[in-house]
Amino acid sequence: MPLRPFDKPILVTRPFLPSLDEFMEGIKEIWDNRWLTNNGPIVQRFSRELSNYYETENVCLFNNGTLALQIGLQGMGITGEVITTPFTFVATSHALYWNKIRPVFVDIEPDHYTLDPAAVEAAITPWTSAILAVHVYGFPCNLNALADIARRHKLALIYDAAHAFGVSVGGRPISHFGDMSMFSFHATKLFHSIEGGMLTFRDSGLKETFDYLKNFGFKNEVEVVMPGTNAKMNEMQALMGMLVLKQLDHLIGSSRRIDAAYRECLKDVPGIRFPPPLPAGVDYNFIFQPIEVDEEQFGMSRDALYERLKEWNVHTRRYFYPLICDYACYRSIPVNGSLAVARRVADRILTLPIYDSLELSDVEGICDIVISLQQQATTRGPSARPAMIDKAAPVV
Ligand code: T4K
Repeated sequence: MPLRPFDKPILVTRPFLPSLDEFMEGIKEIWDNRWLTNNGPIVQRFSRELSNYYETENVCLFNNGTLALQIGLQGMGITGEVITTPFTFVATSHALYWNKIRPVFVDIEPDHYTLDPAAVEAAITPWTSAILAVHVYGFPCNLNALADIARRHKLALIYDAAHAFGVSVGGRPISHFGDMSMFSFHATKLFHSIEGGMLTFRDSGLKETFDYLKNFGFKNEVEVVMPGTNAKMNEMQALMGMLVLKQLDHLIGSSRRIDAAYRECLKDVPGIRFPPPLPAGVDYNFIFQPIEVDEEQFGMSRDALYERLKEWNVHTRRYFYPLICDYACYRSIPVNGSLAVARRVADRILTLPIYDSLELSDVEGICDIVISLQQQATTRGPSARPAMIDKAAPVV
């Protein structure tokens, strides 16, 4: 079949939306209540549902994941240096910055891109107070090794689980590992509440502190017990979150099928590498579809493929390139040891479109374009370049 550019842009992700009728029913309740924010009834209900889902009372909701993490670090009293990954969304480091904590960037593992425990251990100094590890793409970190290091060196172990909603390991929700986990409910996430975030934590004593910190430090009308900020989730966000939560199994199921289709269609393409299967016992959420592009074997660099796909109306992303330590605002921070793996991955990584409403036929179409680009790049045949997107059919 001749290849054509997609009529409409295929974006890297699209938020799931519940039916408008269902959402309007909830909106009616908000109108009737005339309660919009400040720990309203729907936020409280959403919080209880998440408590049940995560099998813990230690849940605190926020208006976004970044402030959740920032407040989490503040509430736990983390200071000095924190060992973390440069291969993540920049908000991970920003949360440290706003707490005047120095990020110490160390290398990642080559298969699933999470912190390399040996590199973490080598970077510990007398000023280290915590490890901030990221379950990047929802891939669980090396939980046992990091817990062991944290215990031996008396460090707090904090997970940025922004991508890991719905992931469990050995039947235990991912939130059960470490001292605290942050989840992002941003619209681009598989599970979302338009914007939103959540902390889960081991020490029940932190709940009160987090509640103060997200509400200006108010204890009651006349007492402010700490200089907090405003990071409260509102009723509309909670309503969306509750409706999306009902669909979580469907969302994960759809993405699982898309992942399988990509892996099948692209399995023989030289220079494309998928992360290997996750260890037994991991229930994954299929939130991202990362591939690595080896320029030599594929015949084209990752950046060239990213640009060429745009011409076919396929809008992939280079999550997470550049590394955080290469952004202007972090460049002056000395890096500990080699970041060889992180640099190699950041230069090769490409995240393909994945979301529940992406048709399997579209996945096949994307794969056909990738295959065709690869074949032409390696045979140096005529360039697979569509004449005009949205116009008459270009034929490859
Ligand atoms: N830690 C980690 C590891 C994170 O990945 C994130 C956020 C955080 C912490 C912080 O959590 P939050 O404070 O955000 O809760 C997006 C998201 O904004 C961000 O939440 C996410 N990680 C990051 C990985 O991706 P951008 O700047 O790439 O988003 P944008 O606007 O380019 O959208 C991505 C794609 O989604 C586009 O193709 C358009 C499409 N889209 C987007 C939105 C917002 C839609 O179709 N509809 C929409 O409503 O950052």
